[in-house]
Amino acid sequence: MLDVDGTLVDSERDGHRVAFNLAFEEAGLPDCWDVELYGRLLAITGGARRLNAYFEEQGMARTEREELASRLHSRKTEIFTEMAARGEIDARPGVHDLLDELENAGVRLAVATTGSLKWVEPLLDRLFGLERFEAIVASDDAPERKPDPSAHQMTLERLRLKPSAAPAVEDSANGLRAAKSAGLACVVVVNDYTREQDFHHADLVIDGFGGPDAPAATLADPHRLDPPGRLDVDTLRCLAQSSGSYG
Ligand code: XBP
Ligand code: MG
Repeated sequence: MLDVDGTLVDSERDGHRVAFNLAFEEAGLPDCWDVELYGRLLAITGGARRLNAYFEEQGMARTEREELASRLHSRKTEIFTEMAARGEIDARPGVHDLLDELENAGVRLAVATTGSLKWVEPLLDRLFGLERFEAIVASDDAPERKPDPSAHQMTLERLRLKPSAAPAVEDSANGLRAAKSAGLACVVVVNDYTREQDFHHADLVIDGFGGPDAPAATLADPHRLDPPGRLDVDTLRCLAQSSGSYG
């Protein structure tokens, strides 16, 4: 079960952040989220919730900020969807190889994301082909955002699988918490925004998916960030079999 933002795609710093800033500019607002501030704001999942929390920090009254966050988020979603359609959002290195390997091995693929379906589906289609994914659960479907487990739980329901059969791949502490609360084993593939987060509950932590020549990441040394190992089908299968024993 795969996360999108920060995991399958490199979408936050040069994608969503840029789209939020363009939406601010178009609305005539002086706000601008630099790379560092955006890293802090990522602790709040979901674009509309992130905007709302930011305006709350600025002291804006509730009704005003909720209306503004909703309006800006709609526009940001349009802008991001256009960026994705222009090919400006890329897969993380190694993801194409991993998905090919999983597909060739007959592994069922599904997505559980906090992002919005409006951009998630065309982006996944453009980069990987939508038909690869048996289920896609986005914020439009799940009642709550990660770290709430509802997106993972809904994905399990759609796949008709028990939690122990479907390991998650995430990039962040919020994603890890969501996966673990749903009872899944979880591999964390860190990125520049998440490297320093607490992943001690993860079953495996790796720094990138690894190139085709990298040695396979091993569960014997599950929190080894350096050098990055390659996530492969055997490791994921192993996690599916052993996940019952993790918290
Ligand atoms: C991703 C998110 C998303 C994106 C923006 O979390 O929190 O909000 O930052 O997408 P995760 P939207 O990777 O844990 O699913 O603006 O569409 O919400
Ligand atoms: Mg993520």
